[in-house]
Amino acid sequence: MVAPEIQDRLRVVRDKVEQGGRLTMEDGLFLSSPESPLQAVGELANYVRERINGNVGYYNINTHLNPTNVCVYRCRFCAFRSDLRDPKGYVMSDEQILARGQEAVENGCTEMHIVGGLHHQLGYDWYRGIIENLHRAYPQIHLKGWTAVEINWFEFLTKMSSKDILEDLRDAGLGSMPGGGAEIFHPEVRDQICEHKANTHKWLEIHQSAHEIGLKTNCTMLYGHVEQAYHRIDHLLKLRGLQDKTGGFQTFIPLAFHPENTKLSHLKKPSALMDLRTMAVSRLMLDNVPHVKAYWIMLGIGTAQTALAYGADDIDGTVRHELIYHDAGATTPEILSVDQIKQLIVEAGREPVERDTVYRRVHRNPNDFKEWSIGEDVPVLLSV
Ligand code: V47
Repeated sequence: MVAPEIQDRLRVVRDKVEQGGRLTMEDGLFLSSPESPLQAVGELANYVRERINGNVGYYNINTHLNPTNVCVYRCRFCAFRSDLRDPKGYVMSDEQILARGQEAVENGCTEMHIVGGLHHQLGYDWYRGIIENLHRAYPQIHLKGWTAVEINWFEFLTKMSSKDILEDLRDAGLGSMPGGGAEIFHPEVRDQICEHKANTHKWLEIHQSAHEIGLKTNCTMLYGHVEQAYHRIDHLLKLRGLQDKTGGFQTFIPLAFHPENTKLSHLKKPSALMDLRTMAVSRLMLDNVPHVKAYWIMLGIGTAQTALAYGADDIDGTVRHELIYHDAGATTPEILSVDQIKQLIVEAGREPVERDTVYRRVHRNPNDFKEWSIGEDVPVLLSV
């Protein structure tokens, strides 16, 4: 039984959302608290999700490439990184990287998601060359690569500005940037989990630079570790603030912490209920970001399907060669077939639509799956 004062507060928030009003820090804290029934928060997020994206569940056909795991940073939540001399440390050769491009084409991928460690013995040219070589050989594949943390490392290596680096990478073939490295912006948390890497100001500045030169980017939030609700809402408000300025974020991806093999392995993994609440609250706070993604690799298939009714409109892709979550104990499969991903969207009551990285419809040749063409932009209704 929901107490009358909670029902009253929920009604106020609901009216605000229905009228296209903005939620505040206090609203976000209220929706995050176990006092506000998850079902009601989910319904409200679903209302917004359907207003913006209708009944569609987006997916793409993609692959990951992590060219090295050797990293100068020691983020406490990361199970993927390695020291140079560690037996698990690796650096892929140019041939191995190009072979991944060939494999992607043979499997009908439209996107390659490229991120990796910051290897202290490799220069900027190595990282740039990966983009240039793949783009030259496989220009049809969209390269979504290098997080703001890597761009910040390239600033250190080259002494160039982030804007100049991004222009250079764009000219080499970079299509957009993934949303990683955001973690939690608030210094009370950031200083505990990754104090050494790109700070909040830098992360936001680099995404702003990308937006200013016409590159779309994604944004993320790593939750379920040492942070509190206040830190999560603060994070979402910072993203919303930049989006008001630039409009360059396409998709927000809440990332549930996986503790295995990390320096935070004593913590418990967030529950499915927390996953769903975080999804819903994010959809409600980020009223200016077109898409919210339920990354099935990280959430597990059941929660990702349920999230399509809690604010998410996208489920990421078929994915192959994912390492970051699997190193941290993810038990999801390493790949889903196109039929499987479509089926799980249908089971969730949504209409599966294949998109490319920048949200245009993809049309497949029914006689040859590997052949595809790009169609129109998907419809998004952000204002009421
Ligand atoms: O920045 C690392 C997170 C991120 C762990 O843009 C962890 O489309 C949980 O950003 N448990 C990288 N999370 C992944 C990422 C991403 C994923 C899918 C799609 C997109 C996109 C971006 O993964 C890191 C960090 O926040 N991470 N280790 C861990 N143990």
